[in-house]
Amino acid sequence: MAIAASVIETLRGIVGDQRVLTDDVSFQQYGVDRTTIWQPAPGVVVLPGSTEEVQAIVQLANIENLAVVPSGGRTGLSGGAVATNGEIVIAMDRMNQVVDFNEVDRTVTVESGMITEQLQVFAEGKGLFYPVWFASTGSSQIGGNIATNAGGINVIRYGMTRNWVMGLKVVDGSGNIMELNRGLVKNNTGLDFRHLFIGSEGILGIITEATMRLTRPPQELSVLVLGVVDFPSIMGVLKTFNDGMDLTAFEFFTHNGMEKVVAHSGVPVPFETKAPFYALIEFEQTSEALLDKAMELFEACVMEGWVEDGVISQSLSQAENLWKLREDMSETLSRWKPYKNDISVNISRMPEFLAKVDVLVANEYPDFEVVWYGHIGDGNLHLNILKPDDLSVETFTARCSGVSKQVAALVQEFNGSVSAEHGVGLLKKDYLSYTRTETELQLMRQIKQVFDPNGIMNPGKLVDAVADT
Ligand code: 2HG
Ligand code: ZN
Repeated sequence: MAIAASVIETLRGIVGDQRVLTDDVSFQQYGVDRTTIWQPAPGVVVLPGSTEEVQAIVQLANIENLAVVPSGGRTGLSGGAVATNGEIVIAMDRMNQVVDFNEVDRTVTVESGMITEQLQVFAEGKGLFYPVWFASTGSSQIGGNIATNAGGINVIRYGMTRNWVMGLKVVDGSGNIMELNRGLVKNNTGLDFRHLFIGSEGILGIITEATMRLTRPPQELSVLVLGVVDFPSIMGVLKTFNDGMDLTAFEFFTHNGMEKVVAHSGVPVPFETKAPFYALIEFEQTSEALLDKAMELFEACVMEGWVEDGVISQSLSQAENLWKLREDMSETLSRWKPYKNDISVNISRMPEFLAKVDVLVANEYPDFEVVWYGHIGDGNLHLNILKPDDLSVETFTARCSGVSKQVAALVQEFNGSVSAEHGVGLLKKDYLSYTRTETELQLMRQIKQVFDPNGIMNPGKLVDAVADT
């Protein structure tokens, strides 16, 4: 659907000629995230330079009844930033500056188009630390992280993005500019709209600035990789280490996944003994005694028969190489256009849940290769089903969607979540009812209507507008 020339002219007037893109290359670039299922077809891409410009675009979209898709670093895995239907894509790339830093409050206010890694580097330059970390922090933007409440590899210690947001500036779907929470630690003045916008996937409005909390940097981090004999044993290892010391990460991956990463990235295998599963454990090595403690826990796991072999990092570069085995997994597997499940249950229910998922996957995908990995310390499993080269994306997706209903039913049985950290977007929308009740979904739609009465904000993602149900 083409956007009228007069609207394009008005947009040029708002952001400047060079910042309104209508060519196909830009549509391909800005109209998709990291999913490969949907064909991008936006009507126009606009790159605003200020909150007021975003406001003017949203006001225009309301007048013209045009849909808006907010676009950050487009590293999402659920189709939340996909534009397939002649929408106005508002790309935040130009709004990437630090607005304010306060060393007493330990907060930094940034424009929402700032790349996450830039925020991490900024914090480091101030002797501080922004702890939300995942493999795509070099491309993702802080606004997108907030809109999807991004998790990552340090959640066990630092929590999700939500924990670090002290304040937001947003333009809601009506075009109102609002400052939410003003960076305050304490502010008991009624409903906290900040938390509604965190994880809202662009359906209420657009985040234009964020005030983020920073913390002290960790001391030297030590990384252990252990070869584990089976699923239940991973949970034994988790409990042993969690009880024994404070961890900054507890991740896991399977041997077939690791082999692919080793072949793709050229990182060395951690040790020669082959194990079906590997646990990656990270902790802050604040003393020599803690290192001894880690060794003691490792030996206890060997004595239990859970662990066959292991290695502990002796240098920063070795720690980085061990991390690569886990972090490079998603990028390595992208060549197979995998179908992704991002599910979670309470940690206490994980062993029983894993056993059931294992049986389901073995029965339903006997002919597909499946790679398991994830943030097992958070109860979060990433199940990637690899597409055989000779199968079309459509056939493959249809097959996997069917099985995903069964996975979702299992998640429901265990009171878990069908999307632990990747959001809902288009990919998980049909599965949302396995985790949220119809009452909750209806309330979500009604809340959307409050902030976005004309239903222009990221339509079709997460939940439909009330009028469309
Ligand atoms: C990770 O944990 C990311 O590596 C991506 O959340 C997971 O691609 C995936 O399935
Ligand atoms: Zn993850």
